[in-house]
Amino acid sequence: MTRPNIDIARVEANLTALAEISEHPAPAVTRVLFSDADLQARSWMQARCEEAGLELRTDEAGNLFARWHGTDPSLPPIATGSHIDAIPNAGKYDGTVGVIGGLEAIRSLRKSGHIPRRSIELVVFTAEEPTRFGVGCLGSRLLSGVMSSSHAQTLKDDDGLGLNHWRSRAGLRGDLESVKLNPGFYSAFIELHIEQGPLLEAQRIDIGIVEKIAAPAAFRAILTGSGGHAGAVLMPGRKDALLAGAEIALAVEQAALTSGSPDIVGTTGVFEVKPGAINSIPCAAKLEIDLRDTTTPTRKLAEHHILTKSSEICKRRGIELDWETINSDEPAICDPALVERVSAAANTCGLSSMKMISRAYHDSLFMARITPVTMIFIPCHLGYSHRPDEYSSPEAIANGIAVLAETLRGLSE
Ligand code: HGY
Ligand code: MN
Ligand code: MN
Repeated sequence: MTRPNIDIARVEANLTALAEISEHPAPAVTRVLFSDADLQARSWMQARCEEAGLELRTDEAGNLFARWHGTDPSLPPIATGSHIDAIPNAGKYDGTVGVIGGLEAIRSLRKSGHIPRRSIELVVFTAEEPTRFGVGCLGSRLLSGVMSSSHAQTLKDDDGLGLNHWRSRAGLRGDLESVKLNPGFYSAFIELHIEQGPLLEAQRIDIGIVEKIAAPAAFRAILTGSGGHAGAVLMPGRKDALLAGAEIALAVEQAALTSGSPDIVGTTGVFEVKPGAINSIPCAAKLEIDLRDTTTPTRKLAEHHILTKSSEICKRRGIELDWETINSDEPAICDPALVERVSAAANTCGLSSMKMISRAYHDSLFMARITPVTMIFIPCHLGYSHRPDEYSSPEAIANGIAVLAETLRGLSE
């Protein structure tokens, strides 16, 4: 068994330093697209890549690329990477393990004297999280062409501010059309990430190798009632937007529970109510609904049930319903040859591994449209993620980086 030498102390120090760049106090981490914290984190990450001697470029969506040039520039590079943005009240490992770990894998290979034929490129994707505009993986959707630059420019945040407003804060004013990469631009993409589920820890497996990434869909429902005085409007005449929304949220849960698919999950993660006064009947509500499955037919059937039920609820309650599909994506099948390479790398490193599904979505879901992909998962405590007590041990992180480094070494020879 030989395994790359990983400077886990430097990795831990970097994870901690990055986690301190946040819109909320520790242990929470919040870094929303192009916020001050996100901009500061991007600069911090660029400095780490420069320290490592990589050549940097940023595209017009804010995706950051840090390249270690190989000896044969005619060969499509290998890429690795993930994201450093974070939803409100998140943890310090989601995405950052794949970025800081990817950088460390490259540094470990350079220190070992490896000379890559193919270039190796670290990618830090813009806005993997949906917080700003409601849609996730904005950077990789644009890179892969799944989202057109014209559609991206219609996106608005809660304050009605668009992508170009936020891009300009990052000094990005160029043409978004230039972001798209052609299929084959990379020879492979491998993403290191915490599992965001309990299986690896529970089964005491060191490494997860992802064969399939679940398909996400997201919907926005704007409900408009009539509001009114909480004391003066009697019950029969009410058009209460909150109660309609509450029934819809329960319908989301019911559609998932009765779908017959063991992999389907439905969540109403955003539920905002106006005017938000104790003595005023809610006149408006906004729901954002996250629905996922590993196959799209069962997910689409559940979506149909939710929309049908929502229309019936709103009609019965005299509520106006404005329903929008934010995104509705296909699952990604990972490349079997890459999966086997990671499996062999785990063996070389003397680590146990198992093949699995990713229930969370990742930039790999969209990179799979333009290049072969797989993901390397490491255990995280009790599967906790998207919460401040998200945790992955230094040993688990070092294991993941070692397998990534060994895989990148083999692919770049
Ligand atoms: O929501 C997800 O699956 C990812 O963590 N953004
Ligand atoms: Mn996440
Ligand atoms: Mn993530």
